[in-house]
Amino acid sequence: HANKMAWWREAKFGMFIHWGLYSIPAGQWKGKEIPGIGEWIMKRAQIPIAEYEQLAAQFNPVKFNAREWAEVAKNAGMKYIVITAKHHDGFCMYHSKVSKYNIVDATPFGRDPMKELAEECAKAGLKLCFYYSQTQDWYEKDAVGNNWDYPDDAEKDFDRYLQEKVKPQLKELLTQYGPVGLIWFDTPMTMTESQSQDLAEYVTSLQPDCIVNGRVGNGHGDYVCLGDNETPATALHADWETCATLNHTWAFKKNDHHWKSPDTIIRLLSDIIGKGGTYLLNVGPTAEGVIPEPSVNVLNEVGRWLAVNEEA
Ligand code: FUL
Repeated sequence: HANKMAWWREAKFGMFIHWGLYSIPAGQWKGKEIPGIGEWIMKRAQIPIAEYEQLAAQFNPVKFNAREWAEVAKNAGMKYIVITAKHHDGFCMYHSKVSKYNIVDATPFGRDPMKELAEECAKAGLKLCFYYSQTQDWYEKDAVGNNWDYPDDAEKDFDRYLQEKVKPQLKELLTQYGPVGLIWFDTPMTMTESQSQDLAEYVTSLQPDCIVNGRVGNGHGDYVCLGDNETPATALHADWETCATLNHTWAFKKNDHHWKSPDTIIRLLSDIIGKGGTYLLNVGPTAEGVIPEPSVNVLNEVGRWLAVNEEA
C-alpha cells in the first residue's frame, strides 16, 4: 500500500484531542494543584485505582457534540482528528467488550463518543484517527506504569497484556468505526522490536490503509513522530509530525491559561509545513465535553489566515 500515506502527506494539519476521566479533576486532586500535564494526574498524585476509577461514575459530558468538534477542526483548516481512545490511565473512551472500564458501561453518559465522531468526521471529510496507549496502562497489573497499586514486577507479564487487551482492543477500534486514518501509539518504553513490529502488522492486517505513527516503537511506524512540542531545526528526509499543545497541558487543566497566540501557532504551522512536516495540534475538552473557548478562538483565527492564504 504505497499510497496509504497520500492523504496524510497532503493533510499537514490535524487536531489532537486529549479527553478522558482526567478531564474531571482537571489538574487538582483533593484540593491540591498537581503539577504537570493533566492526563498524568493519576500517576503524579499516585492515585489508587480504587479511588481514580470512581471518577467514571461522575463522567457525564452532556455538552459533547461531535458535529461541533468536527466543525472546529474543519474551520481551523485541519484535515484529521486524533482522539484518545485509551490513554495511560487505561479508561476506554469507546464501547469496549474487552474492558468494562469504558465510557458506555461505566459512566452515566452511556454513549459512545467515538461512534458519533466517526459519523461526523465522515460527513465533514475529516479522517478519524485513534490515540491508543499500548505500553502504559495504569489500570492493568501486566502493563507498564502503575507501581503503586502493583508494586511486584515479578507478577507482571507484559506480553499477556498485549495479547489480551491491546490487540483485542485494536481489533474493536479497527472494525467498529469505519475506516481509521491512523493509530497513534505512544511511549513505547519496554516494547521490544518484535512487539512493535507485531502491533504495526496487526493494525495493517485489520485495515491495510491505516497508518501507524512512529511511537509504536523501534522504527516500525510509517512516519517519524518527534518529541512533544518538538520542531526540527531543518527539514527531515522522512515523513514526520510534530504533536503540540496550545497551552502547557494536553488534557484540560482548569488553571492552565498559558494559551499560545494565533500568531505563534501560524508561525509554527508555517515553519513545520515549510520543513515538510505535519502539525498535530492539541485541544483538551472539559469533562462536560466542551473545547475551551480560548482554544476555539485561536483555531478560528488560524483557519481564517489559512483561508486567506489559500485564496492568494
Ligand atoms: C506523551 C504522553 O505521555 C502525554 O500524556 C501525551 O499524550 C503526549 C502526546 O504524548 O508523551
